[in-house]
Amino acid sequence: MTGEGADESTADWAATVERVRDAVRRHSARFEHAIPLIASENLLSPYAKELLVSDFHSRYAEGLPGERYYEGNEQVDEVERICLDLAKRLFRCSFADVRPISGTVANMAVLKALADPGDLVGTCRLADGAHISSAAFGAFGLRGVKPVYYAWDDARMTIDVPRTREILRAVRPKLCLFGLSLFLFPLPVRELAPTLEEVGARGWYDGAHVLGLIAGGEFQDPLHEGCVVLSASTHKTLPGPQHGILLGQTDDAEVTKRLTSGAFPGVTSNHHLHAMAALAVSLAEHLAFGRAYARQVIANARALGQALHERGFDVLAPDLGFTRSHTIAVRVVREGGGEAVAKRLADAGIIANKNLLPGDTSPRHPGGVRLGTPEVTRVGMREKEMAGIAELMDDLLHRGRSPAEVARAAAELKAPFRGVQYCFGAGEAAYRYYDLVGHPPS
Ligand code: DSN
Repeated sequence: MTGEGADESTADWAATVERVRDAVRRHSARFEHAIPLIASENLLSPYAKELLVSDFHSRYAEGLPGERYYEGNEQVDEVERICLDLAKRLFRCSFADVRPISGTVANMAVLKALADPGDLVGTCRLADGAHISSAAFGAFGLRGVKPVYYAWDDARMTIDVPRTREILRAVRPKLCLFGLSLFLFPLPVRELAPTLEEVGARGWYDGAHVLGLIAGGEFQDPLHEGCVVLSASTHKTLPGPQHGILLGQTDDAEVTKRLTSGAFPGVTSNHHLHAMAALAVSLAEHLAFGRAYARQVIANARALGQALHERGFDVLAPDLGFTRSHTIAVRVVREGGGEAVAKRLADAGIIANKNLLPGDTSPRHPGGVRLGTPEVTRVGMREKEMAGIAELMDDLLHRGRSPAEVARAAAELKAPFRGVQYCFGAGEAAYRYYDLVGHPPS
């Protein structure tokens, strides 16, 4: 049936719509059969996913609950208040703002609130695992702040405290960012907090990668170790919707006021109300299931590191058990380099990403791959399956088994693990394409 406003080319556009739907269906099927190891990805629970197609998607709600610039927001206010309460409870903190629409946008809000153009801001280098927010071509550049780089300890894959103290004392940055995209170990926030106080710098933690581990009590607790603000995306180890969050622990009303206006009107207009509602569900589910999930995510990452190490892979930080988080880093220079290895793995149904590692000399030729366990854990895999994944990688990259053969074995390994776990409605098909209208458009 043709809707109102159809013209003679409607059939062509309908075919285009169907092509898009078909590509997304094929994508879902591909991931259903794959071993997804991207450290920054995860799966939504069915109750959170449902809200993404709710009427909240169609609405605006600028401002704060009870102080909106639009009418019709009573239920939005109700949900946002629940979401804010859950966030403060989960992170044991005094301030939350759930309006940033991504982790990068949350970082921009912090920079808007707590730094001015020309200020010095402490951070790690990209090659040591920092997020692109702290690059000149990212949020730092956009705000016009200048990075001050911490010293790095390659062997321990964390900030070198004594040398960084010297840098901070010499340079006296205004703000110090702690956060990584290659996040293997807790960062020394507690150890550096007295130096930050001494030089008059505020501590800021980008917890996007480890948010679910912090909430689950299995990582550090930066808001109680010396950071005034934690910014994050909400869809990595916290298995929520693609969204952002600001959390704070401070008595300084000026800081929370500045963060609030940094979020809106600083870096958002509308704040994607459907995602905010889904976040409320994900936070409640993390309060119910997050501890067990966080524990297993880390146990799986350590097991994967150990199994790869035993098969001759150069997994970083072997003396420290490879990781205390959801991520391991593998130097794959012997296997052909990060780019070639990530592509070969993808051909074999193992989805990961190339990654710069400390010591890499060219950003164009990353020496490693980053492997993460949030999603495989979310579908119920445990240590035994991590050994199975390592075996597949060994077959592919050391024993010359073809990508097609390994892809078949990967699909077999995955077959019992297609339901989403650690949530209400557990067991629901994790990769289901929600076909709301069924037939091809006509
Ligand atoms: N790009 C994400 C990651 O993969 O770490 C962070 O935003």
